[in-house]
Amino acid sequence: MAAAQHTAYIGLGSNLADPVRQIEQALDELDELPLTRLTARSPLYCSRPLGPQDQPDFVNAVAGIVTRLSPLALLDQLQALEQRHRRVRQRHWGPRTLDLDLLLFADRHWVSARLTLPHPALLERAFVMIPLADIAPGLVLDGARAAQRAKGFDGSDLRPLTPPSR
Ligand code: A4P
Ligand code: MG
Repeated sequence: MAAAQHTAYIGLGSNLADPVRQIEQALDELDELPLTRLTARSPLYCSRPLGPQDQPDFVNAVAGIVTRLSPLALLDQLQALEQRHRRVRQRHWGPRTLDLDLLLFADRHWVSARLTLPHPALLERAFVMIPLADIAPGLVLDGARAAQRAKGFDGSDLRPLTPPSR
């Protein structure tokens, strides 16, 4: 029997080596992952770095996918994709060519050394919540819709780079 299909959301971030290209390419690559299809891509946003300030601004976006992979198999695929973008982990919250965070996997709650679901910082970050609300405004997170939560950020730190595409 085929594995069940689930909806998941991925946060993408890049601030090195042509970030817009890194993110656009990663969105295409998400669509090519095994047993996985890209269903939504948010506009791209530019944001000031959270954490160390001596690094370039970030480009951020959120993707919606449907997948028959398990959460850990999907995380493996996301980390392999980061590696293909020649990501070098130098320091926590430091600059990176590509960061892929698994934000939500269906309504799964999961806490392990490798994976926490939902992503622990999901609700706190404008560069995650605003693009997530662009593609899934009605998604209910801890009792409030994504669109409502996104309105809670002043958004002045987030600059849209492209009009909504798909
Ligand atoms: N891990 C656990 N849960 C998850 C999950 N839901 N999704 C583990 C992805 N990974 C998860 O991540 C460290 C470990 O987290 C992984 O081994 C994985 O098994 P990492 O990507 O290696 O390290 P990191 O990204 O440096 O650390 P962290 O804590 O994940 O940082 P974040 O939360 O990704 O933040 N500022 C702006 N403006 N935009 C950004 O995108 N990103 C960061 C990084 C900092 N500042 C930023 C941005
Ligand atoms: Mg990360």
